[in-house]
Amino acid sequence: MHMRVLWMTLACTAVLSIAGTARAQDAVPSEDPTGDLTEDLTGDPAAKGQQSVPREPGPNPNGEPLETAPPNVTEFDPAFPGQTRAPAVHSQTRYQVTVVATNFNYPWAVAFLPDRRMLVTEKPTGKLFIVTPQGVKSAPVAGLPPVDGRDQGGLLDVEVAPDFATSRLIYWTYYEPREGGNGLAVARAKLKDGSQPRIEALTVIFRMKPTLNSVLHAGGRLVFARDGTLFVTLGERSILTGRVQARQLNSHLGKTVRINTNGTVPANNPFVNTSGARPEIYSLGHRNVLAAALDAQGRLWEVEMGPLGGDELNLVRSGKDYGWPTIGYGKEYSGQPIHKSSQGPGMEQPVYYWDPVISPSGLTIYSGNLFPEWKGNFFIGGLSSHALIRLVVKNDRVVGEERLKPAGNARVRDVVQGPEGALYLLTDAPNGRLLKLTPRP
Ligand SMILES: [Ca+2]
Repeated sequence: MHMRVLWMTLACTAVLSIAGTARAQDAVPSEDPTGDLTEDLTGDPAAKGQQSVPREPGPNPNGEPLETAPPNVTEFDPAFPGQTRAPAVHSQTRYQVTVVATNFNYPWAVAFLPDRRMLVTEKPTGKLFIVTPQGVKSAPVAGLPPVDGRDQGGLLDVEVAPDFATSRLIYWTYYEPREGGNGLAVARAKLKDGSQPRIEALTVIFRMKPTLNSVLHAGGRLVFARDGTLFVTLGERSILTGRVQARQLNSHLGKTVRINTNGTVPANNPFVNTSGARPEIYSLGHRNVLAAALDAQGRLWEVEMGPLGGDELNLVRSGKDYGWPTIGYGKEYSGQPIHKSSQGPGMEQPVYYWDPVISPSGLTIYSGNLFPEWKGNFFIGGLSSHALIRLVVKNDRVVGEERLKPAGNARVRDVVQGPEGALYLLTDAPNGRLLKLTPRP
Protein backbone atom coordinates (compact mmCIF):
# COMPACT_ATOMS: atom_id res chain seq x y z
CA MET A 1 0.00 0.00 0.00
CA HIS A 2 1.24 3.43 -0.90
CA MET A 3 2.11 5.48 2.16
CA ARG A 4 1.15 9.07 2.35
CA VAL A 5 2.88 11.51 4.62
CA LEU A 6 1.05 14.54 5.88
CA TRP A 7 3.38 17.28 7.00
CA MET A 8 1.89 19.06 9.94
CA THR A 9 3.06 21.24 12.73
CA LEU A 10 1.30 22.09 15.90
CA ALA A 11 1.08 25.68 14.79
CA CYS A 12 -1.14 24.74 11.89
CA THR A 13 -3.51 22.59 13.86
CA ALA A 14 -5.35 25.39 15.60
CA VAL A 15 -8.68 24.29 14.22
CA LEU A 16 -11.26 24.60 16.93
CA SER A 17 -13.76 21.84 17.26
CA ILE A 18 -16.77 23.87 18.20
CA ALA A 19 -19.39 22.24 16.03
CA GLY A 20 -22.12 20.47 17.95
CA THR A 21 -21.41 16.79 17.61
CA ALA A 22 -23.30 13.80 18.83
CA ARG A 23 -21.77 11.85 21.66
CA ALA A 24 -22.40 8.78 19.57
CA GLN A 25 -20.43 6.65 22.00
CA ASP A 26 -23.03 7.39 24.59
CA ALA A 27 -26.74 7.43 24.99
CA VAL A 28 -29.47 8.52 27.33
CA PRO A 29 -30.47 5.87 29.82
CA SER A 30 -34.14 5.26 30.19
CA GLU A 31 -36.02 7.47 32.65
CA ASP A 32 -38.19 4.44 33.29
CA PRO A 33 -37.37 3.28 36.84
CA THR A 34 -38.05 -0.31 35.84
CA GLY A 35 -34.96 -0.10 33.68
CA ASP A 36 -36.59 -1.35 30.49
CA LEU A 37 -34.42 -1.03 27.43
CA THR A 38 -35.77 2.14 25.91
CA GLU A 39 -32.54 3.78 24.84
CA ASP A 40 -32.70 6.92 22.78
CA LEU A 41 -30.39 5.93 19.96
CA THR A 42 -31.85 8.28 17.40
CA GLY A 43 -31.41 11.54 19.24
CA ASP A 44 -28.36 13.71 19.68
CA PRO A 45 -27.95 13.76 23.45
CA ALA A 46 -24.73 15.74 23.56
CA ALA A 47 -26.28 18.46 21.45
CA LYS A 48 -28.48 19.21 24.47
CA GLY A 49 -25.36 20.23 26.35
CA GLN A 50 -22.52 22.65 25.88
CA GLN A 51 -19.67 21.17 23.81
CA SER A 52 -16.01 21.46 24.72
CA VAL A 53 -14.32 24.53 23.22
CA PRO A 54 -10.57 24.27 23.77
CA ARG A 55 -8.41 27.36 23.88
CA GLU A 56 -6.43 27.96 20.71
CA PRO A 57 -2.87 26.58 20.80
CA GLY A 58 -0.20 29.07 21.72
CA PRO A 59 1.67 30.61 24.63
CA ASN A 60 -0.30 30.74 27.88
CA PRO A 61 1.72 32.84 30.33
CA ASN A 62 -1.19 33.27 32.75
CA GLY A 63 -2.00 29.57 32.93
CA GLU A 64 -5.52 29.93 31.59
CA PRO A 65 -7.56 26.69 31.51
CA LEU A 66 -7.68 24.78 28.24
CA GLU A 67 -11.48 24.65 28.41
CA THR A 68 -13.20 27.91 27.45
CA ALA A 69 -16.81 26.69 27.34
CA PRO A 70 -19.05 26.99 30.41
CA PRO A 71 -19.66 23.77 32.34
CA ASN A 72 -22.87 21.82 31.79
CA VAL A 73 -23.20 21.09 35.51
CA THR A 74 -22.98 23.93 38.03
CA GLU A 75 -24.27 22.04 41.07
CA PHE A 76 -20.90 20.53 42.03
CA ASP A 77 -17.51 22.01 42.87
CA PRO A 78 -14.17 20.21 42.47
CA ALA A 79 -13.01 18.25 45.52
CA PHE A 80 -9.53 19.81 45.27
CA PRO A 81 -7.81 22.50 43.20
CA GLY A 82 -6.85 21.27 39.74
CA GLN A 83 -9.39 18.43 39.61
CA THR A 84 -10.83 19.94 36.41
CA ARG A 85 -9.98 22.67 33.88
CA ALA A 86 -6.21 22.32 33.96
CA PRO A 87 -4.11 25.07 32.35
CA ALA A 88 -3.61 24.82 28.60
CA VAL A 89 -0.13 23.68 27.67
CA HIS A 90 1.42 23.87 24.23
CA SER A 91 3.89 21.30 22.86
CA GLN A 92 7.04 22.58 21.27
CA THR A 93 7.40 19.19 19.60
CA ARG A 94 6.67 19.16 15.89
CA TYR A 95 5.36 15.92 14.47
CA GLN A 96 4.43 14.38 11.16
CA VAL A 97 1.49 12.10 10.53
CA THR A 98 1.86 9.04 8.31
CA VAL A 99 -1.25 7.25 7.04
CA VAL A 100 -0.21 3.61 7.52
CA ALA A 101 -3.43 1.94 6.37
CA THR A 102 -6.99 2.93 5.48
CA ASN A 103 -10.49 1.55 5.00
CA PHE A 104 -11.10 -0.15 8.30
CA ASN A 105 -14.79 -0.41 9.21
CA TYR A 106 -14.92 1.32 12.61
CA PRO A 107 -11.58 -0.01 13.87
CA TRP A 108 -11.40 -0.28 17.67
CA ALA A 109 -7.94 -1.40 18.73
CA VAL A 110 -4.37 -1.82 17.52
CA ALA A 111 -1.67 -3.98 19.13
CA PHE A 112 1.89 -4.84 18.12
CA LEU A 113 3.38 -8.23 17.37
CA PRO A 114 7.09 -8.65 18.24
CA ASP A 115 8.04 -8.29 14.54
CA ARG A 116 6.36 -4.84 14.45
CA ARG A 117 3.35 -5.98 12.47
CA MET A 118 0.06 -4.87 13.99
CA LEU A 119 -3.24 -6.48 14.88
CA VAL A 120 -6.24 -4.26 14.15
CA THR A 121 -9.84 -5.05 15.15
CA GLU A 122 -13.00 -3.89 13.40
CA LYS A 123 -15.84 -3.37 15.86
CA PRO A 124 -19.06 -4.09 13.90
CA THR A 125 -17.73 -6.74 11.49
CA GLY A 126 -15.85 -8.75 14.11
CA LYS A 127 -12.86 -8.93 11.76
CA LEU A 128 -9.23 -9.01 12.89
CA PHE A 129 -6.43 -8.04 10.50
CA ILE A 130 -2.66 -8.30 10.54
CA VAL A 131 -1.10 -5.12 9.12
CA THR A 132 2.55 -4.79 8.12
CA PRO A 133 4.53 -1.65 9.05
CA GLN A 134 4.21 -0.73 5.36
CA GLY A 135 0.42 -0.87 5.63
CA VAL A 136 -0.30 -4.14 3.84
CA LYS A 137 -3.44 -5.68 5.34
CA SER A 138 -3.92 -9.45 5.61
CA ALA A 139 -7.09 -11.35 4.88
CA PRO A 140 -9.30 -11.37 8.01
CA VAL A 141 -7.94 -13.81 10.57
CA ALA A 142 -10.16 -16.90 10.34
CA GLY A 143 -11.77 -18.72 13.24
CA LEU A 144 -12.86 -15.93 15.59
CA PRO A 145 -16.23 -16.53 17.25
CA PRO A 146 -19.23 -14.47 16.10
CA VAL A 147 -19.87 -11.09 17.73
CA ASP A 148 -22.97 -9.06 18.49
CA GLY A 149 -21.75 -6.09 16.46
CA ARG A 150 -24.63 -3.70 17.05
CA ASP A 151 -23.85 -0.17 18.23
CA GLN A 152 -21.10 -0.14 20.91
CA GLY A 153 -20.72 -3.94 20.90
CA GLY A 154 -18.72 -6.05 18.45
CA LEU A 155 -15.05 -7.00 18.36
CA LEU A 156 -13.26 -4.62 20.72
CA ASP A 157 -9.75 -4.79 22.17
CA VAL A 158 -6.86 -7.07 21.22
CA GLU A 159 -3.62 -7.66 23.10
CA VAL A 160 -0.56 -9.73 22.31
CA ALA A 161 0.66 -12.03 25.09
CA PRO A 162 3.88 -10.80 26.71
CA ASP A 163 5.31 -14.26 25.92
CA PHE A 164 3.92 -14.31 22.37
CA ALA A 165 7.29 -15.27 20.88
CA THR A 166 6.93 -18.69 22.43
CA SER A 167 3.19 -19.00 23.19
CA ARG A 168 1.79 -17.39 19.98
CA LEU A 169 -1.22 -16.34 22.13
CA ILE A 170 -3.40 -13.32 21.49
CA TYR A 171 -6.27 -12.08 23.68
CA TRP A 172 -9.34 -10.13 22.67
CA THR A 173 -12.67 -8.81 23.98
CA TYR A 174 -15.97 -9.00 22.14
CA TYR A 175 -19.69 -8.83 22.61
CA GLU A 176 -20.92 -12.38 22.71
CA PRO A 177 -24.45 -13.18 21.52
CA ARG A 178 -26.10 -15.23 24.26
CA GLU A 179 -29.38 -16.84 25.18
CA GLY A 180 -31.35 -13.98 26.72
CA GLY A 181 -29.13 -11.17 25.53
CA ASN A 182 -25.40 -10.56 25.20
CA GLY A 183 -22.34 -9.75 27.22
CA LEU A 184 -18.65 -9.07 27.07
CA ALA A 185 -16.33 -12.05 26.75
CA VAL A 186 -12.55 -12.43 26.70
CA ALA A 187 -11.00 -15.07 24.46
CA ARG A 188 -7.48 -16.23 23.75
CA ALA A 189 -6.07 -18.35 20.96
CA LYS A 190 -2.87 -19.11 19.08
CA LEU A 191 -2.28 -17.00 16.01
CA LYS A 192 -1.33 -19.05 12.95
CA ASP A 193 0.37 -16.97 10.32
CA GLY A 194 0.36 -17.37 6.57
CA SER A 195 -1.49 -16.21 3.47
CA GLN A 196 -4.74 -17.09 5.26
CA PRO A 197 -4.05 -16.35 8.92
CA ARG A 198 -6.24 -18.14 11.44
CA ILE A 199 -6.49 -18.92 15.12
CA GLU A 200 -6.19 -22.27 16.85
CA ALA A 201 -6.86 -23.57 20.36
CA LEU A 202 -9.55 -20.98 21.07
CA THR A 203 -10.59 -20.63 24.72
CA VAL A 204 -13.12 -18.19 26.18
CA ILE A 205 -11.41 -17.28 29.47
CA PHE A 206 -14.00 -14.86 30.91
CA ARG A 207 -17.69 -14.10 30.53
CA MET A 208 -19.23 -10.99 32.08
CA LYS A 209 -22.31 -11.87 34.17
CA PRO A 210 -25.19 -11.42 34.45
CA THR A 211 -26.30 -11.58 30.84
CA LEU A 212 -28.45 -8.61 29.87
CA ASN A 213 -29.71 -7.30 26.56
CA SER A 214 -27.92 -4.03 25.74
CA VAL A 215 -25.66 -2.75 23.00
CA LEU A 216 -24.32 0.19 25.03
CA HIS A 217 -21.60 0.88 27.63
CA ALA A 218 -19.63 -2.12 26.54
CA GLY A 219 -16.30 -1.40 28.23
CA GLY A 220 -13.80 -3.88 26.84
CA ARG A 221 -10.22 -2.65 27.30
CA LEU A 222 -7.56 -5.23 28.14
CA VAL A 223 -4.34 -4.39 30.00
CA PHE A 224 -1.63 -6.84 30.99
CA ALA A 225 -0.40 -6.10 34.51
CA ARG A 226 3.29 -6.35 35.34
CA ASP A 227 2.63 -9.58 37.25
CA GLY A 228 1.19 -11.24 34.15
CA THR A 229 -2.46 -10.99 35.19
CA LEU A 230 -4.99 -9.38 32.89
CA PHE A 231 -7.22 -6.38 33.65
CA VAL A 232 -10.54 -6.12 31.77
CA THR A 233 -12.80 -3.05 31.92
CA LEU A 234 -16.53 -3.77 32.03
CA GLY A 235 -19.31 -1.27 31.35
CA GLU A 236 -22.64 -1.17 33.17
CA ARG A 237 -24.68 -1.57 29.97
CA SER A 238 -26.39 1.86 30.23
CA ILE A 239 -29.82 0.41 30.99
CA LEU A 240 -30.91 1.10 34.55
CA THR A 241 -31.03 -2.58 35.49
CA GLY A 242 -27.32 -2.62 34.72
CA ARG A 243 -26.45 0.79 36.12
CA VAL A 244 -27.68 -0.10 39.61
CA GLN A 245 -25.29 -3.08 39.65
CA ALA A 246 -22.14 -0.99 39.15
CA ARG A 247 -21.34 -0.95 42.90
CA GLN A 248 -22.80 -4.41 43.67
CA LEU A 249 -20.23 -7.13 44.25
CA ASN A 250 -22.49 -9.91 42.95
CA SER A 251 -22.34 -8.46 39.41
CA HIS A 252 -19.50 -7.88 36.95
CA LEU A 253 -21.21 -4.84 35.46
CA GLY A 254 -19.40 -1.53 35.96
CA LYS A 255 -16.22 -3.20 37.25
CA THR A 256 -12.59 -3.67 36.45
CA VAL A 257 -11.83 -7.38 36.76
CA ARG A 258 -8.44 -9.05 37.13
CA ILE A 259 -7.93 -12.60 35.91
CA ASN A 260 -5.10 -14.98 35.21
CA THR A 261 -4.42 -15.55 31.53
CA ASN A 262 -6.06 -18.98 31.68
CA GLY A 263 -9.21 -17.41 33.15
CA THR A 264 -8.68 -18.50 36.76
CA VAL A 265 -8.90 -15.99 39.62
CA PRO A 266 -5.71 -14.61 41.23
CA ALA A 267 -5.62 -15.61 44.89
CA ASN A 268 -4.83 -12.03 45.96
CA ASN A 269 -7.85 -10.41 44.30
CA PRO A 270 -9.59 -8.12 46.82
CA PHE A 271 -12.96 -9.88 47.12
CA VAL A 272 -12.02 -13.58 46.90
CA ASN A 273 -13.04 -14.07 50.54
CA THR A 274 -16.17 -11.87 50.42
CA SER A 275 -19.37 -13.89 50.55
CA GLY A 276 -21.49 -13.46 47.43
CA ALA A 277 -18.89 -11.39 45.59
CA ARG A 278 -17.72 -12.27 42.11
CA PRO A 279 -14.05 -13.08 42.75
CA GLU A 280 -12.73 -11.56 39.50
CA ILE A 281 -13.63 -8.03 40.69
CA TYR A 282 -10.67 -5.67 41.18
CA SER A 283 -12.43 -2.28 41.37
CA LEU A 284 -16.05 -1.13 41.25
CA GLY A 285 -18.33 1.83 40.61
CA HIS A 286 -17.40 2.48 36.98
CA ARG A 287 -19.73 3.58 34.19
CA ASN A 288 -18.03 2.79 30.89
CA VAL A 289 -14.25 2.51 30.62
CA LEU A 290 -12.82 2.38 27.09
CA ALA A 291 -9.37 3.72 28.02
CA ALA A 292 -6.90 2.03 30.38
CA ALA A 293 -3.12 1.75 30.65
CA LEU A 294 -0.24 1.17 33.06
CA ASP A 295 2.09 3.96 34.13
CA ALA A 296 5.86 3.69 34.57
CA GLN A 297 5.32 2.27 38.07
CA GLY A 298 2.96 -0.38 36.72
CA ARG A 299 -0.13 1.27 38.22
CA LEU A 300 -3.47 1.07 36.39
CA TRP A 301 -5.11 4.27 35.15
CA GLU A 302 -8.52 4.45 33.50
CA VAL A 303 -10.36 7.20 31.68
CA GLU A 304 -14.07 6.78 32.11
CA MET A 305 -16.89 7.75 29.77
CA GLY A 306 -19.20 9.69 32.08
CA PRO A 307 -22.62 11.26 31.77
CA LEU A 308 -23.10 14.86 30.58
CA GLY A 309 -20.25 16.82 32.17
CA GLY A 310 -18.72 13.84 33.96
CA ASP A 311 -15.82 12.13 32.13
CA GLU A 312 -13.19 11.01 34.68
CA LEU A 313 -9.54 10.04 34.98
CA ASN A 314 -9.07 7.50 37.77
CA LEU A 315 -6.05 5.86 39.35
CA VAL A 316 -7.46 2.39 39.88
CA ARG A 317 -6.45 0.46 42.99
CA SER A 318 -7.36 -2.97 44.26
CA GLY A 319 -10.72 -3.13 46.02
CA LYS A 320 -11.57 0.54 45.60
CA ASP A 321 -15.03 1.92 44.75
CA TYR A 322 -15.14 4.69 42.14
CA GLY A 323 -18.68 5.67 43.03
CA TRP A 324 -20.84 5.33 39.91
CA PRO A 325 -23.82 5.79 39.95
CA THR A 326 -23.94 7.18 43.52
CA ILE A 327 -21.45 10.02 43.14
CA GLY A 328 -20.03 11.92 40.17
CA TYR A 329 -19.78 15.33 38.56
CA GLY A 330 -22.24 14.92 35.68
CA LYS A 331 -25.95 14.65 35.01
CA GLU A 332 -28.18 12.77 32.56
CA TYR A 333 -28.09 13.84 28.93
CA SER A 334 -31.77 14.65 29.43
CA GLY A 335 -30.68 17.27 31.99
CA GLN A 336 -32.04 15.32 34.96
CA PRO A 337 -29.79 14.91 38.01
CA ILE A 338 -28.13 11.57 38.76
CA HIS A 339 -26.18 12.21 41.95
CA LYS A 340 -27.08 14.01 45.18
CA SER A 341 -23.40 14.67 45.73
CA SER A 342 -20.06 14.46 43.99
CA GLN A 343 -18.43 12.95 47.08
CA GLY A 344 -19.32 10.12 49.41
CA PRO A 345 -17.83 7.98 52.18
CA GLY A 346 -15.82 5.01 51.01
CA MET A 347 -15.80 6.22 47.41
CA GLU A 348 -12.80 7.45 45.46
CA GLN A 349 -12.47 10.86 43.82
CA PRO A 350 -11.36 11.05 40.19
CA VAL A 351 -7.89 12.50 39.72
CA TYR A 352 -9.44 14.74 37.04
CA TYR A 353 -12.78 15.28 35.34
CA TRP A 354 -14.02 16.97 32.18
CA ASP A 355 -17.11 19.17 31.86
CA PRO A 356 -17.85 19.48 28.92
CA VAL A 357 -16.86 15.91 28.15
CA ILE A 358 -14.19 14.57 25.78
CA SER A 359 -15.63 11.02 25.22
CA PRO A 360 -12.41 9.10 25.95
CA SER A 361 -11.39 5.91 24.15
CA GLY A 362 -7.83 4.61 24.27
CA LEU A 363 -5.06 5.61 26.69
CA THR A 364 -1.29 5.48 26.42
CA ILE A 365 1.14 6.81 29.01
CA TYR A 366 4.12 7.74 26.89
CA SER A 367 7.43 6.07 27.77
CA GLY A 368 9.28 6.26 24.44
CA ASN A 369 12.34 8.19 23.38
CA LEU A 370 11.16 9.63 20.06
CA PHE A 371 9.30 12.48 21.79
CA PRO A 372 11.37 13.50 24.85
CA GLU A 373 9.00 16.38 25.66
CA TRP A 374 6.11 13.94 25.98
CA LYS A 375 7.74 11.42 28.35
CA GLY A 376 5.27 10.45 31.06
CA ASN A 377 2.39 12.34 29.44
CA PHE A 378 -1.04 10.75 29.14
CA PHE A 379 -2.48 10.50 25.61
CA ILE A 380 -6.22 9.87 25.35
CA GLY A 381 -8.27 9.24 22.22
CA GLY A 382 -11.19 11.67 21.96
CA LEU A 383 -14.41 10.73 20.18
CA SER A 384 -16.86 13.65 20.55
CA SER A 385 -13.85 15.93 21.19
CA HIS A 386 -12.35 14.89 17.82
CA ALA A 387 -8.86 15.15 19.27
CA LEU A 388 -5.87 13.46 20.81
CA ILE A 389 -5.86 14.73 24.38
CA ARG A 390 -2.47 15.20 26.07
CA LEU A 391 -2.28 15.49 29.86
CA VAL A 392 0.78 16.51 31.83
CA VAL A 393 0.58 14.65 35.15
CA LYS A 394 2.78 15.41 38.15
CA ASN A 395 2.47 13.72 41.56
CA ASP A 396 -0.80 12.12 40.40
CA ARG A 397 -2.38 15.48 39.57
CA VAL A 398 -3.13 16.90 36.12
CA VAL A 399 -1.14 20.10 35.69
CA GLY A 400 -1.63 20.71 31.95
CA GLU A 401 -3.93 19.76 29.10
CA GLU A 402 -3.55 20.04 25.33
CA ARG A 403 -5.77 19.01 22.41
CA LEU A 404 -3.79 17.79 19.43
CA LYS A 405 -5.39 17.29 16.02
CA PRO A 406 -3.19 14.75 14.21
CA ALA A 407 -6.26 13.14 12.68
CA GLY A 408 -7.83 16.41 11.54
CA ASN A 409 -11.39 16.53 12.77
CA ALA A 410 -11.78 12.74 12.98
CA ARG A 411 -12.92 10.92 16.10
CA VAL A 412 -9.95 9.17 17.73
CA ARG A 413 -10.76 5.63 18.90
CA ASP A 414 -7.41 4.29 20.08
CA VAL A 415 -3.88 5.48 20.80
CA VAL A 416 -0.99 3.07 21.30
CA GLN A 417 2.77 3.55 21.61
CA GLY A 418 4.63 1.54 18.99
CA PRO A 419 7.84 -0.39 19.66
CA GLU A 420 9.99 2.42 18.19
CA GLY A 421 8.31 5.09 20.33
CA ALA A 422 5.95 6.44 17.68
CA LEU A 423 2.29 7.00 18.57
CA TYR A 424 -0.28 5.08 16.53
CA LEU A 425 -3.91 6.17 16.29
CA LEU A 426 -7.12 4.70 14.93
CA THR A 427 -9.88 6.97 13.69
CA ASP A 428 -13.49 6.03 14.39
CA ALA A 429 -15.25 5.96 11.02
CA PRO A 430 -16.64 3.55 8.40
CA ASN A 431 -13.40 4.20 6.51
CA GLY A 432 -11.22 4.40 9.61
CA ARG A 433 -7.49 4.98 9.31
CA LEU A 434 -4.37 3.79 11.10
CA LEU A 435 -2.08 6.80 11.63
CA LYS A 436 1.47 7.07 12.92
CA LEU A 437 3.00 10.12 14.65
CA THR A 438 6.76 10.59 14.49
CA PRO A 439 8.90 13.67 15.12
CA ARG A 440 9.12 16.02 12.18
CA PRO A 441 12.74 16.04 11.03
CA1 LIG B 1 -16.33 7.99 39.72
